Amino acid sequence: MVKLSLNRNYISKMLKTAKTRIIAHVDLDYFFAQCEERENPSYKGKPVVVCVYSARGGDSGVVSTANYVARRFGVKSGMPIFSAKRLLKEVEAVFLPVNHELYNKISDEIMEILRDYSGKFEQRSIDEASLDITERTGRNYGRAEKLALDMKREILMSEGLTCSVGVAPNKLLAKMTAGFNKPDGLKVVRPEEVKSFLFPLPVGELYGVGRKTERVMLELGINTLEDLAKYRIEDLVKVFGEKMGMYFHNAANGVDESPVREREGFVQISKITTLKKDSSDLNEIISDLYELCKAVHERIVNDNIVFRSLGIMVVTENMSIHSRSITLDSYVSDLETLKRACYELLERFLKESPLKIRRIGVRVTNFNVASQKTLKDFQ
Ligand code: TTP
Ligand code: MG
Ligand code: MG
Repeated sequence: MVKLSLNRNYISKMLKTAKTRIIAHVDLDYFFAQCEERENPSYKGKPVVVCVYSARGGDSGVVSTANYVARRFGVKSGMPIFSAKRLLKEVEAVFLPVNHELYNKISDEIMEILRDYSGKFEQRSIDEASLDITERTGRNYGRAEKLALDMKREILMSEGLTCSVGVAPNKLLAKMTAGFNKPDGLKVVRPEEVKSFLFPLPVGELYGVGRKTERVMLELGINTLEDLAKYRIEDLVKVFGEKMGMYFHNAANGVDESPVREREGFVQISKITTLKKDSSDLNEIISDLYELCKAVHERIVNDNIVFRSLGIMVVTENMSIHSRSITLDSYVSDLETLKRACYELLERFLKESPLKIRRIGVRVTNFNVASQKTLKDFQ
């Protein structure tokens, strides 16, 4: 009897560990404004406000984002530009229009860096990504923290930008955690710390609780996430409907099962780049294409794999996305085949498309392990 119950405990503990995931959420700090600071180091230390000017001219429009110097004066995303100017009228501040081309390019480069940290990668917005690092870290939070530091360091070294990272057992918690120590932050919430992290927070801090919902919750006497977690689930459903009621209950208890959704399955290796200028001239694009092939090929060699399918991705000047791919008769792993096939796919695409190309990518899928090397590994 005793043995059985011990056994049961052991099994339930195992099941629990088996389910534990480790998710890292990366969010770049004051992203648009930080990109501008990087391009113009003289802005550093001054309030920098990136603005979406409306067609009406003058100062009409809203603040897209601002650096932390400007935030100390009360400047926030979404406020009218004239309000930000009023808050900053005593100081020398920098007001700039949005430059999406720059932010997209930097975002793409950073996402490419992050993609290498886990096969399970999901870009959540222009400056955010979730990574399932369970396998990569062997479910070890100490290793996860070190990996998060590596990500931060690599982004800083290669792109000159700081970001904040949250590490936690699920996507929702990791996102909340990332926002906790901004800027240049890193916070880890281990499974046993989930409740002590969540419960004292005001309900307004929960992702999905907007101002209106917050007001309703406060009226119900729900002030903290602990109040929300302990509120009768039936009553939550009555007030907020089944979907949201369940979500609030689970979220406040630190439960979120949603997987990191890789956009195209993680069985692919890809690299993408933005051309220096939009072009429909094969000779102009080819060196970029070959560079991408080389980068993809390096990963193939590193990962010791062979592939059967390959393709190109193209973003045209009107931002529409296209892909062209082929599947070969047998597995290959050599750079020449990859280059030749990509060349042909691009040549064909250019003949078909009247639009100039803005971004180009190379992708290989349909893998197998390279047997020769595997054999050698065992010797
Ligand atoms: P956020 O990550 O929300 O904000 P942020 O990166 O500027 O600041 P931080 O993460 O350090 O708090 O948004 C990313 C970018 O999206 C932001 O730099 C500009 C843009 N954005 C807007 O244009 N309007 C908005 O209302 C918000 C919130 C963001
Ligand atoms: Mg951000
Ligand atoms: Mg963000």
